[in-house]
Amino acid sequence: MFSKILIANRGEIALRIIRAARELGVRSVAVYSEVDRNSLHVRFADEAICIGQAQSSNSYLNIPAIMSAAEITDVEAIHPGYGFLAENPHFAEICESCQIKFIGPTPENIRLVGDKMAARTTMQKIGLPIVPGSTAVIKTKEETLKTAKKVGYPVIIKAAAGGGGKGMRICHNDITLVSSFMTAQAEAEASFGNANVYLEKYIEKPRHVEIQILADKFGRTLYLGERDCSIQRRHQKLLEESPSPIVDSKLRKRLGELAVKAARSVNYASVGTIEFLLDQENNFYFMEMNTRIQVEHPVTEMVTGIDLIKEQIRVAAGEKLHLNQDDIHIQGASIECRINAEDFENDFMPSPGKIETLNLPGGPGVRVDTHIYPGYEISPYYDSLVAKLITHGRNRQEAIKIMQRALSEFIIAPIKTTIPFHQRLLEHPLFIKGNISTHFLQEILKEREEE
Ligand code: MV4
Repeated sequence: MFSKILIANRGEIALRIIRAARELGVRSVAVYSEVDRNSLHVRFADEAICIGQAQSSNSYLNIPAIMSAAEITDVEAIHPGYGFLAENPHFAEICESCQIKFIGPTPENIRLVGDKMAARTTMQKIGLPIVPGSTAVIKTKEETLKTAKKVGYPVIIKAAAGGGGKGMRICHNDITLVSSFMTAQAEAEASFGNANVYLEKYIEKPRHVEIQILADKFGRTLYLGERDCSIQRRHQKLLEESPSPIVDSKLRKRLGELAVKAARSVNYASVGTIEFLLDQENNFYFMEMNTRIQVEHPVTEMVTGIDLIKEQIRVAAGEKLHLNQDDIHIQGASIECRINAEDFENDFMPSPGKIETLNLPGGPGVRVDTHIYPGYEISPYYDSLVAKLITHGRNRQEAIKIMQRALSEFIIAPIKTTIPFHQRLLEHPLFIKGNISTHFLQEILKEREEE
């Protein structure tokens, strides 16, 4: 095992990783920007080094500053958390060349799945169903029209370097297709420095279901059930749950075994996620692979009893997994609500500022992953996630009841948060039924405007 690791992140995830390291007997080094000086990750790490100014590009994305901090503190590994440098193959390569372990997969793995078109081709080759569409990047208007004719409208154009919904265009006919193709290319070039786009049949009102993978360097690859992340707004997930209300044990096994096959085919050795879209008939299609620990990993931890961050550190240190697929059992149901410093009454506008009053919920079945405390100042420089409220019950209905109770105890003032939004969502009859697609929020938020 490592004796010391550096955490190249901030906020709740930095704290979460420090906790895992402490339990493993691994010392931790925090890095922080000037505005994060009074953060809990700085306080609870064994050592802490300031790496620059508030702006991410000057601190949490500043590779030379992070590598210097790693050299000075003599760490053996770097945990990137999520966001920032977590899926930057160049950063993973620099770590390796400095003989510092990157706690994640290889740079080649990150690079492969970072190209969404390449990932699509690779996954199709090994037998994963993919959405009908182009077999390579599309270069001309003629090719675009031909592919759209072949798969039938509606279609969706995506940036090969995109992901997470950036640079997508939905088209319903030939007339809008050509202009969408051109703007998609231009947008992709401007956002990612890569104009490559491809085309797929557009699946209407899909569910977003993702499989958690855990793999060691000795070829043992496990699936840890699924998460349903269909509750999102503008590609920002707001609530995630495990198991998915629409996945039965038979479908779980199919998706899980395919996800394991996908990970094995690229010799994947870390935690990772395979995303699927499910259509209204429960047909499923490979969408993307994520090579990081995800924000929503706690719901999987609650239903499997496995600490994903500890396992991620162990496999990075070259340890063998002590678990078999037969050891993985899904127990009960878990839900995570993302509590953001945003005003949901005002189009989810960010609401930074100082927390004067704070009451964290507790009691049976409640977990809170957060870095906030009374007097903490939420900075406008970073994402607005202030806490993840996670509940675990014997079944979905109980997890919902516990969540409703926990939300009612959660006080964060005077800043605005998404707590009132979650309270409404958890009372919605369609949510309670589990009858939701990725368009559910758009539909109920519209409903609200019309009230
Ligand atoms: C799709 C899709 C429908 N059909 N692909 C969104 C993020 C990225 N992970 C993939 N995404 C989607 N890909 C096909 N072929 C629907 C989504 C999607 C979505 C699209 C438009 C508006 C909101 C959305 C919310 C979730 C998923």
